Amino acid sequence: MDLGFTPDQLALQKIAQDVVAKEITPYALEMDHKGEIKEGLLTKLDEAGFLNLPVPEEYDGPGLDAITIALIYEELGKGCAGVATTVAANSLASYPVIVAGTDEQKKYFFDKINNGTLAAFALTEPGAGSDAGAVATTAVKDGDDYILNGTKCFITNGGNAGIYIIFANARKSAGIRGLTAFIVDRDAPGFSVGKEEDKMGIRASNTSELILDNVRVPAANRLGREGEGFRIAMKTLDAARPFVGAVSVGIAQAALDAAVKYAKERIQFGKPIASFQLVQALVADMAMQVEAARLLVHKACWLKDQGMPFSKEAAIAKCFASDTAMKVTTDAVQVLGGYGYIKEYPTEKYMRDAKIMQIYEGTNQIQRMVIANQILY
Ligand code: COS
Repeated sequence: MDLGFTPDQLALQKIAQDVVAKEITPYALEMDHKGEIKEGLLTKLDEAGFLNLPVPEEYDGPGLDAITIALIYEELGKGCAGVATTVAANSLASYPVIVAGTDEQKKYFFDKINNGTLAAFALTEPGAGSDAGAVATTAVKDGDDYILNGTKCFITNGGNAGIYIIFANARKSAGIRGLTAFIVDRDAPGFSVGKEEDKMGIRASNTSELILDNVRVPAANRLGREGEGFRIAMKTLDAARPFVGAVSVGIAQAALDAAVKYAKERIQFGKPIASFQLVQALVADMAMQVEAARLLVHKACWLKDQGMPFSKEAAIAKCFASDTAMKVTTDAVQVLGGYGYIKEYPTEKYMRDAKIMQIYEGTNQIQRMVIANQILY
């Protein structure tokens, strides 16, 4: 594994740093407070080329490797994890199409993503979270169409996407072997957006319920075969988990930077608190964990880019990096003391944002199951 980056990777990292410094960081606390993304920011992110990162070159996308995408997500995560989540949801929704789409489906879906449309990946339901195979949304064949009925919940970009990947069960008695993925347009009759969630963190991102009431979807919009949905979902989550790790690394690095800055400025007992060894130990531990998390994220991405198996490493990267983000942001709040706990400083936001990284795209308990299963069986 080459630990250096190519000039192209460094150039894109720099673009991301500039966009984050100008367009995201100054507005992060305001977006968090209001619970919405700043007006016009998505257009700017689209212009910067961040909405279609995984779209292959043959479909007019940048066709970026996973390491480059991770570098960009880390920068976005430093600026605002809610914005990073909004952008990363487009990657999550793109992978089912990359994994199982026909040429025609890829053209249709990626054309929208390339033109700035937000996408959403809709697997989760009230009764199907970790148990992804328990999806109750039904897809019943009717001539050349399927009729979809059900409710999805906790869907990132649910309220502001233009196109959706919906998982439904086409053969109820077959359990996970009935799970089937469909491309669904927002304007499909019977499709509607339900309530928007009011969240602890990543508040700039939209998380909504989706309601499917006799939504007629052409069979031509089915991804892969009937019953192939579980495999498509698992392959998608494998591909996307290192990026949750990358955003987590960004949050953790931002928290570490804030703690270091504060520790150098804050005077107690007549000197900066950075001169006290207990604070130094906190900073050293935070730095070690961030560095290790980053390397694990890059290793999972590197394996993917080499076309090698990476499912276990994707779970390790997601789990370790998000646990790191939670630990490091908590320690950053500790370094800032009372100031770390109030909204005037960014550390309490980092801590709230970090929590969801341990939960979404597979809880860290599920990641540990995936890791253990691959080691033991
Ligand atoms: N890639 C390809 N196929 C996979 C796979 C992967 N990473 N993981 C599992 N599969 C396949 C298996 O090969 C198996 O296929 P066969 O039955 O043909 O052999 C099938 O899927 C079932 O696998 P398994 O028995 O391991 O599934 P489980 O029901 O035990 O569940 C977990 C596996 C728990 C790992 C899965 O349900 C999961 O990842 N849950 C979390 C879902 C999630 O992340 N939700 C968050 C919301 S979506 S953002």
